Amino acid sequence: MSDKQKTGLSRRGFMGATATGAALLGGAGGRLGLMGGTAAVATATGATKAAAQGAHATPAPGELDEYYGFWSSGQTGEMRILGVPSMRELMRVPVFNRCSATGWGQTNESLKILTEGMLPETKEYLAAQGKKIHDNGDLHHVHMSFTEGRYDGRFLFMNDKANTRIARVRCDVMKCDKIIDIPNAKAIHGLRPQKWPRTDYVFANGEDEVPMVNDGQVLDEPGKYVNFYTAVNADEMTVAWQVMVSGNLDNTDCDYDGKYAFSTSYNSEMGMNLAEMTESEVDHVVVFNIKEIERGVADGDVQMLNGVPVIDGRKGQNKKYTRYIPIPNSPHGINMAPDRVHLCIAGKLSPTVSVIDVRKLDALFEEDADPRSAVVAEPQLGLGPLHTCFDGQGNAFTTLFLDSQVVMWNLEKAVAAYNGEDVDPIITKKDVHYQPGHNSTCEGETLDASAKYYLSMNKFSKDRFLNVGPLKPENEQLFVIEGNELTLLHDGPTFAEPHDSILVHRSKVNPKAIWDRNDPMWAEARAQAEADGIDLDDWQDSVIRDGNKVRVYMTSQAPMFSLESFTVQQGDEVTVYVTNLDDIDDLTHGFCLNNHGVAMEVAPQATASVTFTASKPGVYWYYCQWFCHALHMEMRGRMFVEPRNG
Ligand code: K7E
Ligand code: CUA
Repeated sequence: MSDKQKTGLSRRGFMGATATGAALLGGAGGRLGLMGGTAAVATATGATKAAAQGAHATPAPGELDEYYGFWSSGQTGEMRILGVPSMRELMRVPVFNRCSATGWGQTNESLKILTEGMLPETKEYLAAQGKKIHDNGDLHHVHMSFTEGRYDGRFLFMNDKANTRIARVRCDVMKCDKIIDIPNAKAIHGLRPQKWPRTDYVFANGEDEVPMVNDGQVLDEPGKYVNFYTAVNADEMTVAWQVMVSGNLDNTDCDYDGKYAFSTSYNSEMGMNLAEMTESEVDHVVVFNIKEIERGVADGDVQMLNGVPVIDGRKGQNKKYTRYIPIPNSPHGINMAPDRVHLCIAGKLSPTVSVIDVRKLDALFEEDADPRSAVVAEPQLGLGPLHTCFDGQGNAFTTLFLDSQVVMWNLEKAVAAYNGEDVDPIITKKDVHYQPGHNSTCEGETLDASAKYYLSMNKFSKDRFLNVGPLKPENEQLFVIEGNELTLLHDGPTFAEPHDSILVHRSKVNPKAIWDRNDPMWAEARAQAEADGIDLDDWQDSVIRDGNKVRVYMTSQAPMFSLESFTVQQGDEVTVYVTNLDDIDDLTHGFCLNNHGVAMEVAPQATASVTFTASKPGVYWYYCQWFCHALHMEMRGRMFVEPRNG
């Protein structure tokens, strides 16, 4: 029985007592005070909790966090950066969404990134809607590039389930630099970078199965549907190859040897409705033999579909490429342990986690061994296991969605129990609030996994916060791990959706403070300026007319734009280029044109540009919308639009 239960206090009543007690302990106290009402202090008494917080004190104001947290945001479509353990939200990085503050989705630089990797069919579809880009995205999984099993601080990769895309964020500036459509597949969901020897590939799988050639000739004939596993060339951000598989695919991971990648499938039945999808007691994990697939691609054992070499890895086809390992009903999360041996597959509808020993996979391919022979443990952990993370010391943490708990368990003991030994692999269970999906430990998916913090990303907050109407926030809880004890450190709401995250030690991430003037992000603007005889790096104010196109070049230096006004004709297509000549940390300017829906961020030493049609004659003020100076309000100018026949 936990200490909290012994007190016999209600959660909320108990929290009051804890907050008061801990308030005596300096730094942590203020924070706890803010957390008042966060029950889940749960199993610790005030004293234990304060001690845990003392050992891992939340950074005081002005102090820096030890870890970067990179967060996906689900249906919001952006990436977020948090400091851990403070859980301060540090930045939002627009990726698949539109952003009013930065102009992502509007500036020419972002439109290039959002459109250059599009398939022709996407462009056609969008054009038919009168649009250039998608307005939404569903970003589930964000993962960093690896070198020899460790985060290397180069890139972050992420998926868009809504519009079947993969994006890359540059860690040197924390901006998205590539987005590509994935052909053939539908609804890219699972995504992981190759761990070993480095991230040459990003593996991703489509969740929804469709006809192989999806052109309307085959419709309601599920027997003809297939699914695709995709390997993206991470350096080029192009599709390297795909494997056609049976069943749908959910989540993916890969080993620490560069030999195998894996995907869970919750719908091996190829069911088209809920009853059909959950009918079978056994689904599967697909194992992809990377070297054999590469050989097959090189030897031309492929069909070309939309320009991509596709290997046939369906069940019962050439067994060189894939193996299907039966797993109890509807497996979901799949996570490779940092012991380099154990692969954990969460059962979702089964209360089990299936553990595969990846050293046994060679026999499946070389000796046609029984696929189940690779399963070395299958502990019953609780209801609704979804995702697993690791402490680097042989223990695993699995979220239990239905039980609203995390279960900490030991891998070796699970294997021993599977072999008939009388041991219980479960170390402890802890309530979380409520319904956890993903979870994270510090670099837990890498060889540097450590048992310091445990993050639970919960899908529901229910009654934990002031009611804000029918749409409630979700909830994140950060725990300190000490031995077998999890102690709550942070409990706070978050906007949709705390989907997945990674925690990366700050020593591995080193972004620039200001842009390099030669950054490729605005290479096109620089080339256009050169063609127009303009030096972007000078304090310039130039208006170039080119037919009905007008290019306006200006610089900014607090608190002024180099152009106090410019004049165009009604109907002109106007492109405004703003170069921020300030080279001081944190001195971002902006360009916002009144009543034109035009706004963009221009960070120190950056160039940004935006194109619009000056369709309304009159006087329009533009202003800097990023607060930059005591005279920020005065940082403005006028656009004169002359009537076409005036
Ligand atoms: Cu579990 Cu999209 Cu990561 Cu949801 S998947 S939880
Ligand atoms: Cu420049 Cu505000």
